Amino acid sequence: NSGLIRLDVHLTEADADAALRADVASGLTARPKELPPKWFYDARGSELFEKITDLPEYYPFRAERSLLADSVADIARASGAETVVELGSGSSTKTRLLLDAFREAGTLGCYVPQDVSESALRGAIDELAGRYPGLALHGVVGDFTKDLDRLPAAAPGGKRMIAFLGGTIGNLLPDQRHAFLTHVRSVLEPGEQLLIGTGLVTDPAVIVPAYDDSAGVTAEFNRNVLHVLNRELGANFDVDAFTHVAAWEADKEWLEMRLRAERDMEVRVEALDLDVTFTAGEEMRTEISGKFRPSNIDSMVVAAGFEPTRRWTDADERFALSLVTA
Ligand code: AVJ
Repeated sequence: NSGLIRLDVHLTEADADAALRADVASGLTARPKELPPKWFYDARGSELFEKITDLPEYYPFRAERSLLADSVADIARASGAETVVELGSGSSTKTRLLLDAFREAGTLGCYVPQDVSESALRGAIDELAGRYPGLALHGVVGDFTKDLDRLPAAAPGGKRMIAFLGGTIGNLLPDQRHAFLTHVRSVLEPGEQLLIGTGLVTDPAVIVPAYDDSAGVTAEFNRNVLHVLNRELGANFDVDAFTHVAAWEADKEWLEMRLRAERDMEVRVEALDLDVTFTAGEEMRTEISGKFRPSNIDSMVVAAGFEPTRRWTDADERFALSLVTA
C-alpha cells in the first residue's frame, strides 16, 4: 500500500547538531549549569530508556500502559478522530493500543507518527504498514516543540487527535509547557483534540526510586548525556567522575535529575572552543520530571486555550490521560 505511505523530514542531522551546540553553549555557561534532557536519547540512551521501562521501580511506564489498555476504547469513542498524530512515537505497544481502538471505533483513516529519529520512524512505518493495511501512514521527522505547523492539515471533516504520551510534558519547564501547549492549540482547528499523558503527584517514596533504581540503569542513562557531548562535540568529560542525583523538589512538584562533579575539573568542549570549570560537589541539572495534580492539568490546558473534555486515571492515581479539545 505504498500510495498510503509518506515520510516528511523536517529535521536534518545539521539541524540537530546546531540545536545541540546552542543548548550546550548556553547550558554550560549558565549558573547553575544545566543540560536539556532531549540529548539523552542517542542510540545508547534510547536503549537505556527501554531498560528503564522494565525496571521494577519505574512505575510510570507500566501505569500509563495499563491505563491506556483499560481506557483506550473509551478514549476512541470520546474522540472520534479520523487522524491520530503521535508526538515522540516511541513505544510500539502504546501505538498499537491506540490504533486498534480507533480502528474498532470505525473512524481511523490516517496515523501520523512524529519523532526526531528518522530510522526509528522508518522502522515503525514498515511494521505498521503490514499490520494495518489500508491505513494511511504519514511520518514526520521533527522536533515536537517546533515542527507542529508542518503536520498534515486535517482533510475536510477529518478530525485530528494529537497524542502526547509518556508524561514527557513533565520534562518541560512550566514556561516551556505553556509555549508548547499554545503552539499545539494554534495548529489545531476548533473541535480537534489533544490526548496528554501526565504523571500525577504521589508519594515521594514511590517517585524517587523510579528515578534512582537499585540496578543503576537511570544513573547510566543520566551520565550518558556526557558521552553524547564527548562524541558529538569533542568534549573531554571524565564521565565516571560524575554521580547521579535524583531529588524530589516538593515546592515545584518535580523530580530533578542532576549530575554531581565528584572533584574539581576542567572540561574542554572542542567544537565550541569552550572551557568549563566544575568544582567538587557542583551539581548540574539534566532533567526535570514534573508530576501533576488534576486541577493543575486543567488550569494548564485552559491557559493554552483548550477545554478539558475527559480524564482517565489509574487505580493507584499515579498517572492520568487527559483528553482536551481545541
Ligand atoms: C518518559 C521521557 C517522560 O521523565 O519519566 C525516565 C524519562 N528520565 N527516567 C520521565 C526518564 C529518567 C521520562 N519520560
